[in-house]
Amino acid sequence: MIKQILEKIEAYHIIIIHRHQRPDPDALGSQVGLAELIRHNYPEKIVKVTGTDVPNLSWLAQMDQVADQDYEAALVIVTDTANRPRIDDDRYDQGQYLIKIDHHPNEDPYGDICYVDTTASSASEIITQLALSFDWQLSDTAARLLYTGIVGDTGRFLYPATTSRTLEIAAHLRTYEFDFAAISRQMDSFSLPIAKLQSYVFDQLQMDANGVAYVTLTQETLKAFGLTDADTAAIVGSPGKIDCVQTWAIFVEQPEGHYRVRLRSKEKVINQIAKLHDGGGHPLASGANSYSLAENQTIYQELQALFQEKETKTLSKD
Ligand SMILES: [Mn+2]
Repeated sequence: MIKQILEKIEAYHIIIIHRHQRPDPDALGSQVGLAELIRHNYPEKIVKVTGTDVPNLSWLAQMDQVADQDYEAALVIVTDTANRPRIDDDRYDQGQYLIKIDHHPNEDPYGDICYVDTTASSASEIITQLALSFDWQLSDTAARLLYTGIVGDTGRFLYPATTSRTLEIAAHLRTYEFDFAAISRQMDSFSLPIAKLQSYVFDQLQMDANGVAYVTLTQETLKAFGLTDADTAAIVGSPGKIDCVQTWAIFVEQPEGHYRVRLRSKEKVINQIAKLHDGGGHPLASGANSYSLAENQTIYQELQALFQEKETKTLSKD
């Protein structure tokens, strides 16, 4: 399959790369990192990246202008996106050929080629590995983007998805010229409004005796801090910093009234609960949607129930 991916990249003159909505550093790093790699190794090709620009990640990458007619003869590659509805820019199916490259559970196997490696820490790790197996030259710019993606999805090499291969690939990327310390610092700092939101989350967190915790962020609260739903990504890991918290949910009220639910866990697998509530994701990091306060309570009770059963699925920390 790796060989077919290379054949397709070599066969097409125009390549358009997509990633998921509300991008994180791995979405942008894998998308724009791949674009940089192709531009660097095939300077004659036209490579474009598309999606909505997000201000908080403008230091990492910017999107291109892509016209509808660009798709007519294009190869389209989508990175870091498990499900078709989450792809940013719905013209992804307007090209001649479609390739999915991802590391999330393959619940929506779209694309003419669907390359999914759930053992990879990040899409950026997969892209780097593909580049090495294609014998491509890496560039400083591509290395910076891909390294940033890996740092983002591993929480600076902290999360269980960090493997020895992740570290080998990161070590290889570090041989290129870019300010890796500045990237880590950038990704470990937050704005004053986020600091205040974090303080609110710690203050308002509800927790049971087993360390199952939740907090609700209403539109009113977000407005008071001058923040939006997208900003809550910065505090999603915060409850987990408390030693006695095991599993947690953050209910973020949306302008339309429903709740975006961010689910995280240290050991107990929680993505089956996300799937029950219009969501999905990784075993220990999932997202869902809830359509009432009562459903929020149901989700919290389902998380609590994980600790009342004798045998529940856990993910080992290797
Ligand atoms: Mn990712």
